[in-house]
This record gives sequence, C-alpha cells and structure tokens, in this order.
Amino acid sequence: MDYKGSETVVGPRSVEELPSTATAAVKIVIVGGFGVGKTTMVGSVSEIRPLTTEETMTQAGVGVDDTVGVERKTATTVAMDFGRISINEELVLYLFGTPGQHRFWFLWNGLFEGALGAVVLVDTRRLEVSFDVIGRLEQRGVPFVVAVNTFPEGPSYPIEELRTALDLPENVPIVECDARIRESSRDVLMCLMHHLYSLTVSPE
Ligand SMILES: Nc1nc2c(ncn2[C@@H]2O[C@H](COP(=O)(O)OP(=O)(O)OP(=O)(O)O)[C@@H](O)[C@H]2O)c(=O)[nH]1
Ligand SMILES: [Mg+2]
Repeated sequence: MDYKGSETVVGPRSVEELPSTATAAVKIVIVGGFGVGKTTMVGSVSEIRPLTTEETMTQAGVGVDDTVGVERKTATTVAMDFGRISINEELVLYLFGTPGQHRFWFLWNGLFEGALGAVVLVDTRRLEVSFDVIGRLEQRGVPFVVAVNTFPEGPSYPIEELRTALDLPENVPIVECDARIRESSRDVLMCLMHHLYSLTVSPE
C-alpha cells in the first residue's frame, strides 16, 4: 500500500529530528467515529509531516459507508495516521489516528498496543457514531478524554448534557476543540496528560 504525507492542514512544522533531550515517549491514540476529524487533529498538531493513509472515497462505498452528515467528505483513513509532538524538552507524544469506518476496525488491536491513553473525538451532529468507540475503550480499560470537535452546523450542548448522552462517568474530562487549530489540538492532548497523571495519583 502506498503511504502519503498529508498537508491537509499546512505547517508550520518544527524540527523533524527528535530533540536530544527527549527521555520519555508516550503512545496516544486518536479515535472516534467516521469523519469526526481524527486525521485533521493529527495533522494540525504534529511537529513532523504527518503520515496518513487516506484513500479517495468512491461509489464502491455507497451503501457500505455511512456518510450521513459528512456528504462532502472525499477521503477516508484506511489504516492509520501518525504524527509526533514534543510536550516539553523531555516528553514526546507519538500520535496514532485510527480509521473511523467499521470495516477497518480490526486494525485497532495493533494500534492500541502499548497505548497509554486516547482522545475520543466527537461531532455533536452525529454523537451516535462515537458510542461504539467509547464502549470499546471502556472494554480495553484505556483511559481517555472526550474532545468535542466544533463544526459550524453542529449543535452546542452543555457539557453535562453531553456526559449524560455519552454515558460517561464524572471523572472523564470533556473539552471543546477545533481539530484544525494546532493550539486547540494541543490543549486536548495536555488535558489527556493531566488526566493520565491524575489517575496515577488517585487511581479508580
Ligand atoms: N468546521 C470544521 N471542519 C473540520 C474540523 N475538523 C475536521 N474538519 C473537516 O471535516 C472533514 C473530516 O475530517 P477528517 O479529519 O478526515 O476526519 P476523520 O475522523 O479522520 O475521518 P475518517 O478517517 O474517514 O474516519 C474534513 O473535511 C475536515 O476538513 C473542525 O474542527 N471544524
Ligand atoms: Mg481519518
């Protein structure tokens, strides 16, 4: 399979080389239903040119892929996205974006190996596409935060309503973001880091 670099969200990219001061690497997985913005998030926040495995959506997917709400989408991830971000001089996050479509979910097993935590992206126009994703994370016992990706036509709900709709416990952080904006995506990752830290000091 051919892999291509994505510049869907254009740089600036900082150094491609890993800083020599980096001493800790953490694997993070970006998950969510079809078309919620996973590739966009990895692309916006990565300091290296991200790797994507997007393929053009064709007529062959009609009736197989549920494109309701994302009719304008022309490409979809078929294997994974990959990016990297240095949080500080020592800590580096390796980001793995999963495919959103059910027919590629068998790839999850490999992508989750060694992952410390996950970001679940949700789109308020189609909350239901994230239900299965959250269920699967809970089954695996992978800690996660929920990031509500704000699309212009997306309805806005109070956080507590979203918590009820997604059936999330009190301790799971829910934050809003715009996956296209580097700082916003970075804030989501920082939120996940704080959450992971809080679980180490006061585990469930
Ligand atoms: N308005 C708006 N559009 C966004 C945002 N994030 C992503 N998009 C657009 O939404 C579309 C879907 O984004 P992708 O990043 O491909 O979604 P994905 O979750 O990787 O999709 P799959 O890999 O097919 O599951 C793209 O056309 C993006 O430009 C956002 O925060 N706001
Ligand atoms: Mg994608």
